[in-house]
Formats: sequence, structure tokens, C-alpha cells
Amino acid sequence: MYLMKDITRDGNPVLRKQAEKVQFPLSKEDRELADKMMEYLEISQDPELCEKYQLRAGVGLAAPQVGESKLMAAVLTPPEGDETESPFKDIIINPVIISNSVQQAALSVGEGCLSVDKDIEGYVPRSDRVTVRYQDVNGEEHTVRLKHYPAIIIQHEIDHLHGTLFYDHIDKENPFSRTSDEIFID
Ligand code: 4LI
Ligand code: NI
Repeated sequence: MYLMKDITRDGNPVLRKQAEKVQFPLSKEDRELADKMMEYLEISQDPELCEKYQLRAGVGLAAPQVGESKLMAAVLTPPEGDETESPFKDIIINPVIISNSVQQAALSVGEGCLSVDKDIEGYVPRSDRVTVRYQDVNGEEHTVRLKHYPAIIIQHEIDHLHGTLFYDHIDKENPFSRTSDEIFID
């Protein structure tokens, strides 16, 4: 299983690289990578196991964050949230955002990242809704439309696959400016 020592930190060049396309059928290594990334999220979201293994809880983990420059990420959104926002759990492979809402949204408390040790404050403006096409571990194609928190998470994870970190999107002069008509997610 992955521990915090296995998570690549900001400054490691792998986090700034464009990740490589994943081929199907998945190699044994890629299948293991997928399983271990989802396992990390599951364990990290269990309060007892999280404490036991000294993990930081996460809802998304991208392959470059465990040192693998591959177009693969795990997403596991917690079941809470309003009923209109469906929970999402999958390994997303070769994902592409095929449409974005005009409506912008940001987490009202800002974003955190397992690869960024210090808190970087500020709004991270993103699309409130996205449609994403991806392949699962079996190579099956999926097209999903996510909104609010799950949409924010999947955009954060897909950013990792293209070498972007959340703070790249924060307005450095005015981190908490609410100029546009974006919505804020608690
Ligand atoms: C325990 C058990 C407060 C501060 C609130 C914790 C189970 C921040 C939020 C969790 C913040 C779970 C999260 C992300 C933020 C903050 C990610 C707690 C895990 C909240 C996930 C990728 C950004 C995702 C909401 C600087 C590691 N996650 N909180 N942002 N949770 N978690 N992000 N923001 N302020 N990051 O970080 O997984 S998108 Cl589920
Ligand atoms: Ni991250």
C-alpha cells in the first residue's frame, strides 16, 4: 500500500510533466497502480486506518503523485453532499474533458493537495460542471457529467496529468477576489 513517503511532493519534476497515454489491455503494473491508488483513497478516508498509517485524507490521487507519469487517476468522492450531486468512484484512464459549463465554481475554503505540504489560500476558479470521457481499467469508455464538488475534484486530478497544480489557478495579487459570478461550494 502507499504511504505518505510514496507521494511525490511539489518540486519533483514528475508533477510538472505531461503524462503518457495508457495502453490496453492494462499491463500487470498498470492494474496494480490503479488498485493501489484507489486503496490509498479508501484507507485515507477511514478515520482509524488514516490515523494508523499517518495518511492525509484525499478524494483524488493522480498517477504522477506516486511517481508514474501516466494518464491515470483515482477519484473517490465521499457519499455526503446534496442528492443532486452523485458520488463518483472510478479509476479514470486517458481522461478528456469534452465540455465545460460557462458557470464557474470554487471551493469556499480553497483546495488542498497531497503533493503540496503547505496550505495555499485562495479561490481556485473552475468549471461548475464538466463532461469527461475516460476509459476504466477494463478499457471500457465512459462519458460522465459531474457537477459541484465531484466536478472540482476531477478537474484537479486531470490537471495533475497535464503538469498543473491547483495554486497555478489562484490569482496571486488577489487570492480571494470574487469578481466573476462564480458559485462557492462548502
Ligand atoms: C477526512 C476523511 C477545509 C480545508 C475544507 C477528510 C475523509 C480545505 C476543504 C476528508 C478544503 C475525507 C479536501 C480537497 C479540500 C483545504 C483532495 C477532507 C479529504 C477534505 C478531501 C482534490 C481539492 C482534493 C474542503 C486549503 C487532498 N480535498 N479538501 N480540497 N477530506 N478534502 N481537494 N479543501 N484548504 N485533496 O484544503 O483530495 S480537489 Cl473525504
Ligand atoms: Ni492534488
